[in-house]
Amino acid sequence: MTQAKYTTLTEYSEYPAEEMKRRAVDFYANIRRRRTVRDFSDRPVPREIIDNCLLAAGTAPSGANQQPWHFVVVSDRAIKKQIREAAEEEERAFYGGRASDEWLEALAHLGTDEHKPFLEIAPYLIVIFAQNYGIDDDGSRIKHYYVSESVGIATGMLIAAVHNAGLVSLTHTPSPMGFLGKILNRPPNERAFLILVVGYPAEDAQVPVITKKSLDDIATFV
Ligand code: IYR
Repeated sequence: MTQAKYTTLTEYSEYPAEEMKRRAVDFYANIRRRRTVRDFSDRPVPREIIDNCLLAAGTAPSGANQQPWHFVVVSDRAIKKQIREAAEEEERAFYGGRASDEWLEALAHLGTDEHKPFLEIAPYLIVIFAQNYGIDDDGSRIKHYYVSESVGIATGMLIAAVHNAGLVSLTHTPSPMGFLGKILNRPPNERAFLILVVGYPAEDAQVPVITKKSLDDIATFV
């Protein structure tokens, strides 16, 4: 059995209660401005911003600290085109009959369809892969725990980091997503989890009119 090794928590800073209240309010005020955007500009974004957003995402907690994620950052035009073509093919099938009427009805207020021009227009597609299992140095499989939870948390942190930096994103989930592993040459232990489209919004970008649930609706205090 490996021995646990601990060190003193030094990077935590406690704030006075008033400051904590202000920080909580400020964070909410900032994050509530985040919108999922589908109209992207092709304006370039410095790589360094993406690097730091990914480093932030990589600090996410994960099952047994296995960090079962891999981010493929696509900026190459030809690869983006390939991804768009494959995604639109799946989406044509989805909107053309594969999705149930119930599902299409649930989506109708977002106005989405099979056309995904943003996959070529936005400067970055961050394709997030989940590692269902690990592979150690001698090639044997290492079991991973809580993979979806871990990758979901890291993705949420990435979305928050992108917003905090001043960019917009879209969580795009063409289904099925098997084509992404093929186009991007990923190993068999990885499955595509989500595409995060990242960039500046187009001038006059439009977003659907939606509301978020109230605190009473989303939380119960006992
Ligand atoms: N993947 C499709 C459909 C879609 C599904 C859900 I659930 C959404 O919230 C939005 C879209 C698409 O990207 O169009």
